[in-house]
Amino acid sequence: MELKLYHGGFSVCSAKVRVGLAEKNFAWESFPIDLVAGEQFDPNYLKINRNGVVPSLIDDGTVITESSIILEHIDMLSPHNRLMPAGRMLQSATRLWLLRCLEIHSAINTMTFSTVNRHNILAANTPEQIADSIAKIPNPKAAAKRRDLLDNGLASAHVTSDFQVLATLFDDMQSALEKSTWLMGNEYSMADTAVIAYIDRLDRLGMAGMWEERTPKVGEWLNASKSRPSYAEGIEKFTPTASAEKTRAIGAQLWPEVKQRWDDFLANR
Ligand SMILES: N[C@@H](CCC(=O)N[C@@H](CS)C(=O)NCC(=O)O)C(=O)O
Repeated sequence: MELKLYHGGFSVCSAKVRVGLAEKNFAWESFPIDLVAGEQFDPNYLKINRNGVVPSLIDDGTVITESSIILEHIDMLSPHNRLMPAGRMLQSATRLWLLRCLEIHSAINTMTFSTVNRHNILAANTPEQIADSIAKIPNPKAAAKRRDLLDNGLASAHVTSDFQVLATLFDDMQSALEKSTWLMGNEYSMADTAVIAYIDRLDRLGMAGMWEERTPKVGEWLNASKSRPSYAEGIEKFTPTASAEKTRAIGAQLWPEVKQRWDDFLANR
């Protein structure tokens, strides 16, 4: 078995797969894609992933895309450290978490690009450079969303609709974690692997205040996930301290506006 992973250091979907590979203790060959430099739009990479996104796994020459599908794929490669729980009820519930990751990812993308990434992109590029880079995004819906987030920031309609996704996510995590240590019970599972990078991203953006009072189990679960070796291997190792500190500093500046909008959303929910 030969595993090659095309991935981005700061990409949440890539982080989720790296955590899975670490949980399974698999060796893999790294093909880093610099998303800021636009390497995801290289014609050679587009042959691997037509949407110009990471991650993409190559398993013995076959391309597998979509981070949740990749997680299930790598779990099937060997029976050790099984991430899919036993029993059909838990398996269906786990697959529902994998499916939900599509909307969770979209919400995390919204929170990232309406705040810290927007700040960085507007500071480092001319309007023409921004237009050029958006024009390279192959998926027209993703391109329109990026334009809207960069133009409108936290005032974008995406933010309000994705607050709904996040509020439901935190509520569901809270109620699962009031019953057990991990999302699928007292055994760590693929549901936890699938969600960690998204919650970690919000934390790194300085948005832990979204769950600290209302759904504190989310923070306890984040800490428990961080204490697993797979967090250091899959996430920490790929996040340079200087860039993590810069993200936190910009996030802290933007937090009062995020908090105001989040509180208004919750009050009118
Ligand atoms: N649903 C896909 C989403 C993939 C995705 O959008 N990846 C982001 C990074 S997390 C990306 O590559 N973005 C490219 C860009 O920003 O141009 C998955 O889970 O693999």
